[in-house]
Amino acid sequence: MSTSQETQPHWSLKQSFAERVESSTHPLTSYLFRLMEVKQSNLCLSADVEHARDLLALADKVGPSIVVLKTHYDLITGWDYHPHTGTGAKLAALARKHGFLIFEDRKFVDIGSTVQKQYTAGTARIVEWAHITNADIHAGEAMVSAMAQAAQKWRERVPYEVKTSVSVGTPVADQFADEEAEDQVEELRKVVTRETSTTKDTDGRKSSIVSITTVTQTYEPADSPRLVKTISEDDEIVFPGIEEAPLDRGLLILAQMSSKGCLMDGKYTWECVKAARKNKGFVMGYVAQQNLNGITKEALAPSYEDGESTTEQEAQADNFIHMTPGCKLPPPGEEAPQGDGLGQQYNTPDNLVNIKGTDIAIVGRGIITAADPPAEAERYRRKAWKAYQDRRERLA
Ligand code: 6AU
Repeated sequence: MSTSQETQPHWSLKQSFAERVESSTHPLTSYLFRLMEVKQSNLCLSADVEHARDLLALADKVGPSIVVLKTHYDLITGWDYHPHTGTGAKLAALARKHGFLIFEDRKFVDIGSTVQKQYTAGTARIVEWAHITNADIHAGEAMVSAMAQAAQKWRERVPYEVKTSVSVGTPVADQFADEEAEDQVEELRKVVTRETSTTKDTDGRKSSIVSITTVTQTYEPADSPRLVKTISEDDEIVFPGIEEAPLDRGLLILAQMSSKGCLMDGKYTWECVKAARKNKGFVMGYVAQQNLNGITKEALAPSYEDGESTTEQEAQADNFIHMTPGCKLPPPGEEAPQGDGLGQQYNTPDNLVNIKGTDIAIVGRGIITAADPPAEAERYRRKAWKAYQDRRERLA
C-alpha cells in the first residue's frame, strides 16, 4: 500500500514526541507523549499470560520499561472482577507505581447501544481500569460516537466518589448498582433476621420484619484522578517522573491488522481515518501497520467512491498516535523474525517505527516467552527508541 508520506512526510513524523504534546487533540495522548519522553520508551507490552497472578507479577517486573500495558482480560484465568480490590484495580495501582497506561485490547464491534454496555458495565467494567481500548469499526462509525458518549457519561461521574451509607428501610435489590452496597445489605439482612428470629413478643408470637435496610449513595468530590484510593500500602507508590494519568479515556481504531490474509482493505482503513478525524475528542489514534497521519483517500482506496471526504486541512492537522503489533526481533544470526505459524506476521521495531512511521511497538511473546522478560523488555525498549530516533534523523 503506497502512502502520500513516501513522497511528502507528514509533519508529525518529523517531530519529537515532546513537540507533539502541544498539538495533541486528546489529553491522554498529550500525557502519553510526555510519559514516553520521561521514560525514553515507546514500548507496549502485550501481557497475554495465562493467570491473573502472572499478569500482575509481569506488570510489576516489566513496568519500568514500558509506557503501555496491553491486556486481553477475557483470556486471563482467575481475573477478579471486584471493582475496588480486583485485577483491574490492582493493575491500575501498578500503572501508577511504574508510570504506564492500561490498554484493554477488547476490539469492540457491535451496535452502539451494545458496545456502550460492554464498555462500561457487565462483569469487567472496562472503562474503570483501562485508560485505552480499541474498536474494529466494521459496524460503522456510529459505534465510535456511542463509545465516546458512554466514556463521557462515565467521566462526568468520576470526580465524585461514591459514598455508600446504609440505614433502616425496605431494600429493593435492583437499586444496588454497587456490589459493596449489596454485600453490606446482605450482612445487615442477616443481622436483622438473626435478631428478629430470636425476639418474641410478650404474648409469645414471633415479631415480623416490617422494614430492613435501604442504601443511599451520595457523591463526594475526590481530589485525585483515581477511582480507587488504596488497596494496600504498596499500592500508594506513585511513579515520580510525572503526575498521575488524567481520567480521560481514549480509543484506538483498529485500522489495519498484522495477521496474514486480513480482510481489512484500503477502503476500510480510509473509513477508520475519517472516523478518527470526526471523533478527535475520544479517538487517540490507531492500531495500524503504518502511519496514517495526513493520509488521503487516493493513497488508501483510489477507486472507492465514499460520497463524503475529509479536507486537506483536516488531514494536515492529524496528530494521531499509532500503536503497532506484530513486532519481534529476529533470533540471533537471522535477519527477519518468523511468523508464529498461526497467521501472525512480525516486523522488527526498526521497520515499524523508523520505516513505517508508527509510534509505539506492541510486543507480546517476544518478551513474555524470553528467559528473562524484564531484560528482554529493556532490549526491546532500546531498539524501539532507537528506531524512533533514527526516523527523526532520517527525515530531518
Ligand atoms: O506479540 P504477539 O504476537 O505475542 O502478540 C500480539 C498482540 C496480541 C494480539 O491480539 C494483538 O497484539 N494484535 C492486535 C491488537 C493490538 O489489536 C492487532 C493486530 O493486528 N495484531 C495483533 O497481534 O495480543
